[in-house]
Amino acid sequence: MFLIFGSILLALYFEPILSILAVQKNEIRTYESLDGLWTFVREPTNYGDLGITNEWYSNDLSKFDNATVMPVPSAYNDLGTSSELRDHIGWVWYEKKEIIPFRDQQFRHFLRFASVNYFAVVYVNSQKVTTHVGGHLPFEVDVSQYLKFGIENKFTVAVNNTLSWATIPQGDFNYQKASSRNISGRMLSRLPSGAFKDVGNFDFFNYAGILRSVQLVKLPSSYIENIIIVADHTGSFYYETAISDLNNGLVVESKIFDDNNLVVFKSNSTKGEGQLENAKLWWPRGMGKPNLYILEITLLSSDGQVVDVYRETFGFRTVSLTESQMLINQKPFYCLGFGMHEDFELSGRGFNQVVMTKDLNLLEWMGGNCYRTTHYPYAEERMAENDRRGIAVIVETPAVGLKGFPKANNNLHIKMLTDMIDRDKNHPSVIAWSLANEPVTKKKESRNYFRSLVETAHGIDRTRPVTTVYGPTNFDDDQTADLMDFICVNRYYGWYIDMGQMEWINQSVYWDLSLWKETFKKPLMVTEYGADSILGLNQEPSVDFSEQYQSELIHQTHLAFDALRKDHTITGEMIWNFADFMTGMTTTRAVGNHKGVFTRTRQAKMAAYTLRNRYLSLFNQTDLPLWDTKKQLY
Ligand code: GCB
Repeated sequence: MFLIFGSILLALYFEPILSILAVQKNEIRTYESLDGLWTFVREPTNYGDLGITNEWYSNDLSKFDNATVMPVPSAYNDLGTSSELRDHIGWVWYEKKEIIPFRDQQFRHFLRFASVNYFAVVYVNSQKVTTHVGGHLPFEVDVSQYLKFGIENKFTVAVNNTLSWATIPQGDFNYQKASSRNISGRMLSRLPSGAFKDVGNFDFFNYAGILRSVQLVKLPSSYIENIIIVADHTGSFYYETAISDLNNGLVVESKIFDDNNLVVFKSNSTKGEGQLENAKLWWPRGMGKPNLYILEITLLSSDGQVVDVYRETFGFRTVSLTESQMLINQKPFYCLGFGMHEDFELSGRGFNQVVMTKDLNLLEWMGGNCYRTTHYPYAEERMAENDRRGIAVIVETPAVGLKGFPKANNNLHIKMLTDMIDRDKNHPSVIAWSLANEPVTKKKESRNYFRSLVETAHGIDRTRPVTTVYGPTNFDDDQTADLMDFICVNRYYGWYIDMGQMEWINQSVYWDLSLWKETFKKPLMVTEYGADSILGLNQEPSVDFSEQYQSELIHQTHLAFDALRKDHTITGEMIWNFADFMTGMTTTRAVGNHKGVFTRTRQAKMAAYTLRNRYLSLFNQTDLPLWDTKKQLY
């Protein structure tokens, strides 16, 4: 017995929330890209709120002595020549001037940022228009009343990368509190000079700045605000549209187009449901084609003029769980996956379409079908590519290594989870939501914290299971794992545990995972395992950091995975990591983390071939057996 959605039920499976759609250009909608070189001014590291106090937003930053330029999108850290810029903690300022044409006066203008890490204060023509906390997710603000047409407008963004905001912060996230004068966050340790050492509880570089595109989005005065479309493997679908103001006799026309551009559904309602005969399903790579449909929403005036149009791509597919397996469209899905990073030389975590394209091409070459957006939501462009390519994705909130569970954290975590689900809800490639990576959930108080997150995710979206990725905890001391729909575990046997003991790996991995399974009786995925290696460092017999060691460790772990699969214990595996990536400086990292099977410039190491052989051999097993049909968990 599995979860089978009926068309009436589908309506109950998504709770509408208001937010922002991905940008789109069409016969009505347009936008001006504000990407490019912005004026850039860095405040001295940890200098309180110098710029805000002195109202820098009223000034022309390009006249400052230390003004330079910075490309958007990009992290700023690696583009200078000084460690001060690379390791900067505190405020930096961005400014761009733009003439808005007279002809655009008819539009409502929204200033949209796809990701600013981590705290942003936005000004238009010296007026504060919004603030936003938390990187990796888009935000926008209606700036129509602040703009001037036919002359230059000044867009100013103050960005603060203090680590209290880098992941879900500890304590109060009011930005005033994070100035150097009164920081109380766990991640900041006081140095004798009064400066702060900003040490994150995570293993990746604290890249900061305006990391993804900025646009001035031009919409009609009445416009389509949000669209929810839920469609399952039976061909049932439910959709709902939010319109900014549905008065003045405006009407909505909804159509669904198939991949031949034929209309397969039509209605005049803002919400509705239906059943499509012979719907072509969205499948992950290896299981079938990732068929996509388009829901077109048109807003019309009473005399039939088109006011607004939005076209949302979606797919028919169902994710469900049995006690041991994840099913997609009722068929067993085995994840052949990767932990990754949005990381590359120079641009850091800045969106880079070249790197994205290479990464997804390499993932396909490896025989992969899946990845987790470790350790934060990835770019919107990538989510669309996952749909098109049939790559299944577990999307993760930016909550890494949580150690404390106060209410203020919880509130922000809930907000970011909500925003993340809202951004990615219509992507068929998104198969699950990950609430956190490696929280220290031995503490009793973590239980209510995680319960609220599970309830939030389920409260909005009942079509996808929820998980958390466990690392520091074990099957017998974790306080939260039973709340999850399925469980992800990171394990480093042969590396952080029992270095050098290749022959122990198989048994250790097998027993560790079996105990999680026995305890919780839920599907399990191994979401991290692996070892560092330096390209070209060859040692036979292998030693740590050699290419041989990484490759052998992976192979030994696979022996355990084979046994675990046979025993119906795991429903997927993900290597850590796809490619080498930059981290902060510590004694265990030599210019970053080298657990990539590719180098940071995306060249294959020996381990890439070991993994590729395995993934390709399993990838071709298109018809995996159904292990248990008795118990439906989700
Ligand atoms: C982990 C973390 C990941 C690290 C990795 C490592 O458990 O989830 O962020 O990069 O270990 O290489 O230590």
